[in-house]
Amino acid sequence: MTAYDDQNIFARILRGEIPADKVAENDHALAFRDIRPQAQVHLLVIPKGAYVSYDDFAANASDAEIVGFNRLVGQVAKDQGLSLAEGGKGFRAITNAGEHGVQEVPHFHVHIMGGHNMGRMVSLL
Ligand code: DGP
Repeated sequence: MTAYDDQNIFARILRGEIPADKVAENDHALAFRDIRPQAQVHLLVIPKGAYVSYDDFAANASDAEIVGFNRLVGQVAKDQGLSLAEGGKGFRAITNAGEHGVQEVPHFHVHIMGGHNMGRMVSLL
């Protein structure tokens, strides 16, 4: 497992060292707008704890952190009008991990993308 780099850009956002366009927060997670949006709505949800990737988070986060993180995903989907339960048209949730996942920022995050049809899943094979 790659060691967590506490100088990564999302760690710096969490420490307030650089700004972010925050949309929601709870005890365990923060949601903000992606700086290079690839959809009409493009948000990132990150845990406040130091986890490199989804597998690191799933294996090592506490139950409270996992619940808090996932609740914030649900909340931003609802707040952005994407949630099916609220009459929205849905969204795509993506997480990239490591080299083959083409992860740029080594702090676990989920992309929430929507506002229009997101097209088919990408296949490079
Ligand atoms: P990924 O490839 O899954 O690691 O995507 C990282 C995303 O983070 C990418 O869509 C661009 C976004 N990003 C990179 N630097 C910043 C930043 O400083 N602020 C914000 N809000 N987003 C950033």
